[in-house]
Amino acid sequence: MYTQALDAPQTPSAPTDEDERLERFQARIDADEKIEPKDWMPEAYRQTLIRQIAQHAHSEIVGMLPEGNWITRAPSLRRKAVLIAKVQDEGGHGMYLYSAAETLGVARGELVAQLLIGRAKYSSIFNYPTLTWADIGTIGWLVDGAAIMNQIPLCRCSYGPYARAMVRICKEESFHQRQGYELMLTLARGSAEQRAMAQDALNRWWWPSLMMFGPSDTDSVHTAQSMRWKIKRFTNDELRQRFIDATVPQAEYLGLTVPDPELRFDAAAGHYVHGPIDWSEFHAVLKGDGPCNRERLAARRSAHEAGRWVREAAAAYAEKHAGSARAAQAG
Ligand code: BYC
Repeated sequence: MYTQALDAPQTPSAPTDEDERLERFQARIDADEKIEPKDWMPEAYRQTLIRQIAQHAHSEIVGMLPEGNWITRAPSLRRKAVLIAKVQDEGGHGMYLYSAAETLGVARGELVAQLLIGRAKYSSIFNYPTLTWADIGTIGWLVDGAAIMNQIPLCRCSYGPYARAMVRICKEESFHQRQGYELMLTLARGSAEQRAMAQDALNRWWWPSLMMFGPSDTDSVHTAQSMRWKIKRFTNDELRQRFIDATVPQAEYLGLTVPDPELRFDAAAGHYVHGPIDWSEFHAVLKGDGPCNRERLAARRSAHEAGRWVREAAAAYAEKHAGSARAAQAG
């Protein structure tokens, strides 16, 4: 009898400090308040943001590689200048995002180390090769187009530093998308060979672009909680559908065919209905078995090694200045 009394749970309905803090936190989120770095937040919220922002930052940095591959082969000085500016923008996006992640108490060096040892994810899309010049137009049109669709809602993300970083990033992504579409339009209005090159690029990038939005809602492990925390404002499938609805008419305007025999417009629903996505390809790319996973990581590792002397020189310079400042204070 006495042991039964001991076994009884202790006042399960009494709220603990932690419960109250969680409740207050959720109330702030529900009221659309921004959470700032020094505010209290649940550890799982912090970890979710670190994971997503770091993956996003890595994607921007690895995303420089497929396009960087074409800087020396751009067909005119104008195209080369535009491409250099775009790739430089992606580097800048990576930097804002690493800074946003650092406000959550993680060091940039640690995040980069996780990428280099192959433990951190980055967007699946950057594990595909850029075989022709039309791929550069297609990346701008489809990949940046998908990025904008996914990232505009992130400007309203509940975490202040991430939301603010996204405002500038989205402005630049919007320019990137337009330059890509303009490039595709030039090819589509060009010779038969150029049109064939544009169609071939669309054939290869269409399905991987749809996969950028992540697994279908039924398989997405993080969406439900991220929506409750207003980190995500729409589900993966909702954003994928919006992207398809916006992009199919653009392909039609270019005179190109979307490589999906089952694609049709459902007038009653007001949406395009698409064929099945090959999720086995997506999972293979995530596991490291995409066409370029190894090449991308090797390129990042070698760039990191090549930049070692710059990091060491910058650290030595900072130390020298800190030493002079200390000496001046002491004197
Ligand atoms: N590739 O539960 P889910 C750019 C992972 S940059 C790889 O739905 P979540 C650009 C996911 O991380 C483009 N992994 O997750 C740059 C999770 O893995 P873990 C990048 C993917 O987070 C340069 C697991 O699958 N954009 O556009 O709720 C030039 C389960 O997924 C992918 C961003 O990063 C994928 N495609 O939703 C041009 C935007 N999809 O961590 C362009 C910010 C899913 O459990 N991120 N996974 O091991 C997001 O919006 C969300 O993180 C996602 C995934 C929609 C991507």
